[in-house]
Amino acid sequence: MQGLVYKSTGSWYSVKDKKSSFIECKLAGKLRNSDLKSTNPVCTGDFVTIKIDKNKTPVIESVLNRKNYIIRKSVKLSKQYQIIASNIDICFLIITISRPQTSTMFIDRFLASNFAYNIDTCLLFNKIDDLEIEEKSKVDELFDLYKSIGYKCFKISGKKLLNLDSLVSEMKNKTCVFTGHSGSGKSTLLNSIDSSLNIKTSPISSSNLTGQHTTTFSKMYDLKNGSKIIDTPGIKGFGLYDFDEAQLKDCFMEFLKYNDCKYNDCLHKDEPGCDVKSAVDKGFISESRYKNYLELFSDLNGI
Ligand SMILES: Nc1nc2c(ncn2[C@@H]2O[C@H](COP(=O)(O)OP(=O)(O)OP(=O)(O)O)[C@@H](O)[C@H]2O)c(=O)[nH]1
Ligand SMILES: [Mg+2]
Ligand SMILES: [Zn+2]
Repeated sequence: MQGLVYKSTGSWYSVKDKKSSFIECKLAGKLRNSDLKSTNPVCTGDFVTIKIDKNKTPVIESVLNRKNYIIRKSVKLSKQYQIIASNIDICFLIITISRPQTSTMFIDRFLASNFAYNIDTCLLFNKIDDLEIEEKSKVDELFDLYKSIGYKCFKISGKKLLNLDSLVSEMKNKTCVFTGHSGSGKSTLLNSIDSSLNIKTSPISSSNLTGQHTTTFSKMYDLKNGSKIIDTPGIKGFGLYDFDEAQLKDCFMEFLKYNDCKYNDCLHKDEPGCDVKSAVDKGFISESRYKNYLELFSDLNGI
C-alpha cells in the first residue's frame, strides 16, 4: 500500500492513503537504522509504502525516490543532516526585518542550498503592516536586490491580509513549503490563506524579539484550490550540507553572468583577473551577496 506523509512527530507518522484516509504509522526497524547521517529518515512530503506488521501496527517500509528535498545540517558542527520536507514544487522563505530579525546571511545560505538541491524558492517579506521608516527602506532594498537576481519576491502582511492574492495564485495546484525563523509569521499567514486551518500561533517574546517555537513539527494541509501547504517549525540557523567549493559559486545565480575570469577554475576569492570580483567593485553584484559568499566559502573549509 502506498501513501503520502502529512505529519511526522518523530515516532508516529500520519500517512494519507489512496482513499484519502489517514493511517498512523511507525517506522520499520530497517528504515530507522538505514542512514545514521540523517536525523529523520522519513519526512513530511515523502511518498512511502506501508505494511501491517505482526503486532497489527501499520509501519512505513520504504520511501519512494524523492523529486527533491530541503536539507540542512542539523546543528552547526554536526555531521548529521535533517530533511525539512520533500517533493516540493515551491518553497516560500518568510523574512522579517526586525521582529524577529532575518539576516542576509541566513537568506543567502538558504537560497544557495535550495538552488543546489533543486528547490524553487520565493521570498516573502512579511509584516509590512508593522515597519518603521528605516525598516521599510531595508525591505525595499532587499526586495529590489533579490528580484534583480531573478527570485520571485512578495511584500505581504499575513496578519492584515495584504497582497495575499498574487501569492495565492503563485501557490495554485502546487506543493508549497513555508519556512523561516520562529515568529516570522508562517502559521499566521497560512491561517489567513485558509481560515479553516486554525493553526496555533503565539506572540514573539517581548524581551528578545524572537519567536517561541510554537509549531513543533512539519505538517501538510490540503487547500480547497488544489494546493498542498506544509507549515514547518521555525529554524534558527541553516547549515549547508554536502557542498564542495566549486559547487557553491554556481549557487549564487547572478555570478554566472560574469564568466570571464582569468582562470577557468576561479573560485572568485582573491584570484587575479576575477570577473566576479570586478563586477562587485563596479556595483553590478551586491556587496552583501559577495561577502556572504566568502563567508559561506570559509565555513565549508571549517576556517
Ligand atoms: N504585525 C504583524 N504581526 C504578524 C504578522 N504575521 C504574524 N504576526 C505575529 O507574529 C507572531 C508570530 O506568528 P506565528 O504565525 O506564530 O509565527 P511562526 O512563524 O509560525 O512561528 P513558529 O511556529 O514558532 O515557527 C504572532 O504574534 C503573529 O500575530 C503580520 O503580518 N504582521
Ligand atoms: Mg508556526
Ligand atoms: Zn572569478
